[in-house]
Amino acid sequence: MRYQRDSGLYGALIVREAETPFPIFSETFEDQPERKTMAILDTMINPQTSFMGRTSVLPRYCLPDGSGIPVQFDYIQFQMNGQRLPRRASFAGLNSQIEFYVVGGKNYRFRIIAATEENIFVISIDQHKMHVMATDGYLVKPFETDYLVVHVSERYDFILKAKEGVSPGSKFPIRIQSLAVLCNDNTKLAGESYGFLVYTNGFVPMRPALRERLIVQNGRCNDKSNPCKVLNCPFGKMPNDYSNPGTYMTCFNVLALQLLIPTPQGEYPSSVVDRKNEFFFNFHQTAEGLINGIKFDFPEEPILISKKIINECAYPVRCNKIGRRHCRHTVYLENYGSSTRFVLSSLRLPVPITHPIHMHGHSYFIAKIGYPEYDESGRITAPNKDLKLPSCGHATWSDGTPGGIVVNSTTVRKDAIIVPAGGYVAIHLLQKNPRWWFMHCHIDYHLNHGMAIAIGENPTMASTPPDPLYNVTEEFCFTLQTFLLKESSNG
Ligand SMILES: [Cu+2]
Repeated sequence: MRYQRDSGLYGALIVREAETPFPIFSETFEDQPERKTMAILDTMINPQTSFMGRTSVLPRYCLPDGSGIPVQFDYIQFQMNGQRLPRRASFAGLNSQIEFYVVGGKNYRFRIIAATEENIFVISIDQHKMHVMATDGYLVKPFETDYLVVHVSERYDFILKAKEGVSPGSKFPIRIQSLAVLCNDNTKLAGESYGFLVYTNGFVPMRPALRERLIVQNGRCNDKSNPCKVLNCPFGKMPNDYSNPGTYMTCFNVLALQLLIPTPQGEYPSSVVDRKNEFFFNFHQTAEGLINGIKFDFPEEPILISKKIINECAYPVRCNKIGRRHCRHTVYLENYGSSTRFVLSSLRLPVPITHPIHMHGHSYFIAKIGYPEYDESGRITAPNKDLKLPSCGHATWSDGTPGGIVVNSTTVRKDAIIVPAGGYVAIHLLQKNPRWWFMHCHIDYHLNHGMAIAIGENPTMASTPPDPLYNVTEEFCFTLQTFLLKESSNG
């Protein structure tokens, strides 16, 4: 918790598919996670100091739809795979240590891990398309895209098709761009870094024998008749002029992805849910409230082993109790086996924020994504009208359940989803995993301030931890003095 990831407490854990029965993609590819993984970080520069100074400055950077970003870019340092990346660099003379080696004519699986804290990035490779083939652990039918957006905690895999006939030594920028831009000027990125895709004869660089030739693609999206694709775009349409004047980009959200291996009948929730299994969570940061106006206070002991949750406020929290804004915010799912809907929104204007919402214990099904209203240039003018949000409490549908909420066997599953600023996402799940689960915004700054809720999924059905766990708890929960004693006795 807190800002430990900022201090290096993170790592990439990659679980590979079993060799058999590995699903058949139409094309084969090399799968070398140790060589083809991009773990992206945005490290805060002295976070505590930065946050203290944060509120006193006007935001310089926004998303191009005019929405806010949680932390200003001046406080950020980019990293990939543990290497610091230049914040903003020209290609000339740049000797980035991040290089990925490919052989012309072969296909490779690349993995992107957004081990980030606050920011939303846009990935692209000059002169190459990405064929997205997995997200958050689920294989999907390959989707060809020019740009891929990744928000905090999301994982995406793509197939890169190394071109035939490209001479060894050719080197293409892998761009890691901020989606954030200077407020009111979409052409000025808040930050941009690079790695390189390098063509070679084998798995390793051939320096000094290999002469490198840098190939940069300028004006990639300037053809109006053939706009670039942007996958996992948090906007209903791409705002004008992102990164360069006169760019043409088309937004696709994750609903453009379909599972490669369909979910068996009976293992996915239905499109229609009973009203008692529908819950609305509006994410909005104020000094006091973060989800439906409630700031989550972390319990002093795990809810799992608590007899009673002290200072609990259970969904739906009524407005006459809104004085208790700091509490253990909980929601109870009490209908085992039922299809359940969460409507996650970010509706409060004038400055909504795009939140990456993560839930433990489930990979949910993305049933619908709704966007705000935009002006001609793609800036938000009003929140989505499917929902109405009272001055306190949770949102409700404005005019009954809207159309277009669909779950089927190929509906994409994720455990982290972008909630568009001014819009909403309907996620569905089956109540099948009794326990307490945590749902939270994955922006560290938001999480640490209480943008979280504890989900009691039929908790009385959850098996009690076995006695030995209680016994070892005694062993692992000890005072600092005992820790120091243990440490010194262990050498
Ligand atoms: Cu957030």
